[in-house]
Amino acid sequence: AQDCQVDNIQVMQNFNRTKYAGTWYAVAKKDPVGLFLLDNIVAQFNIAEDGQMTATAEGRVIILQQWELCAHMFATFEDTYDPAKFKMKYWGAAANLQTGYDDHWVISTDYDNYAVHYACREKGYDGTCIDSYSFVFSRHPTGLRPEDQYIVTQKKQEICLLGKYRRVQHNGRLSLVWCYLWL
Ligand code: AZE
Repeated sequence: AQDCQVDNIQVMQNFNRTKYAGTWYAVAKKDPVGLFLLDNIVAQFNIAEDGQMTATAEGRVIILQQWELCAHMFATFEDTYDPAKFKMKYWGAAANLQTGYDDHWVISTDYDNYAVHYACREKGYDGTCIDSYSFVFSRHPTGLRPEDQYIVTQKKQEICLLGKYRRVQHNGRLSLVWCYLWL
């Protein structure tokens, strides 16, 4: 929806959470207001036998303007009327890390290579989003395949965030153990 109305944003049709499960590397991100994951962001989505979706996410953060930490986050997802729109409850393994309750919308994915995620935290009176964040995920830590760039660019434009993304750096595979050896 080029009118930038949050309610008109098109999400993935016939979203299949089982195919979405597994590891995704954030290759680009648009930050919300406030603290956010910096780089080396890896998310892992899991589907339980009852169909319930959960996720973990890791990434580097800087808190209190100087402390570099590895964030290890957990999330549970609540279903909504739309299979591609979830409510995400999340919290950090360390008590000082963020907790929250955000939208988690899957805008577009081919399940095997790329996914575009979107969350609007605050809608303005005019119906546009005034505090959003978004991730472009890839199955490959090296980034998007050239053939996926076009669709991802198109989706960034549809959610009115074209030109607002920054590339997410990956310095090798991030696991918790790895992260603490590295910092
Ligand atoms: C997301 C998808 C997988 C699960 C989670 C995600 C989001 C995590 C954050 C974390 C913020 C942490 C901060 C720490 C100081 C969307 C990658 C949990 C938003 C700011």
